[in-house]
Amino acid sequence: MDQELDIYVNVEEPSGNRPKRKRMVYTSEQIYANETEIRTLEPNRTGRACSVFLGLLCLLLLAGLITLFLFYTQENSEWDKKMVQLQTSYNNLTEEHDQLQKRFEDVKKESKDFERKLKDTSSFGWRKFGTSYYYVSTEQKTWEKSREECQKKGADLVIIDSDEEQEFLINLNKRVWIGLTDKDEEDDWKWVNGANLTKSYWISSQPDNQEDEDCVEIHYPLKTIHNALSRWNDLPCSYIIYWVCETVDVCQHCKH
Ligand SMILES: [Ca+2]
Ligand SMILES: [Ca+2]
Ligand SMILES: [Ca+2]
Repeated sequence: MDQELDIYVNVEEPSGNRPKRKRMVYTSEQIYANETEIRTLEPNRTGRACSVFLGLLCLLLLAGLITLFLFYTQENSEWDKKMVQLQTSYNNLTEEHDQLQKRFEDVKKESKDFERKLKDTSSFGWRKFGTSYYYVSTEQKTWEKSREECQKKGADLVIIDSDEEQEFLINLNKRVWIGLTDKDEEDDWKWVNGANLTKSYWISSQPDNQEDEDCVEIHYPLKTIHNALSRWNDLPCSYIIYWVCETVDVCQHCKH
């Protein structure tokens, strides 16, 4: 149904007088002619703006998430590297600690063994001088039998290498066999290990081979001493006197 509506608008008077209401007459069709366009346009603009805003927000959030992910991944990777390095260092230190601990236990055991062996050597009549151990017999035997006794103990008759060793043997104050002989060839003196004689301590009148003398003793006492260290005398090997064994291995004789 067609209707007529009165629409009043304010009309400014040119003279500044009170505006007069102007009466305009529109039909209802004229009034609602743009209704569809208005209703259609307003929601589209708002929705598009919202969509753009939401899209930008999503992009920002996505960029933030990617940044965080990359940052986390990089930090995580660095942390993993540091953890691997620390773990490797820890493993190395643990291995070194175990080796040192084992070495410490070995040294401790060796020390105890050495102390026990020293005790044993003393109780078995051995004494240490320099780098060797010496056994001074309490019995008397021939040169050959004396050597056999030394060999039974894992040693041999003493070989004299220095003035100090010669002096040590002299201070025993005994006539003792030493490991020197020329029984294989006269006047070709050899030590029991096969070495040639290079440094000797013969008494001035010796060796004289007076009674087919092929073995050597440290002669004691000596009434006339021209040189304190010159105490060697060749003697028949069948004579019965004391003897001295020598070894550098402290433990071989422990079992005898
Ligand atoms: Ca020696
Ligand atoms: Ca001889
Ligand atoms: Ca002689």
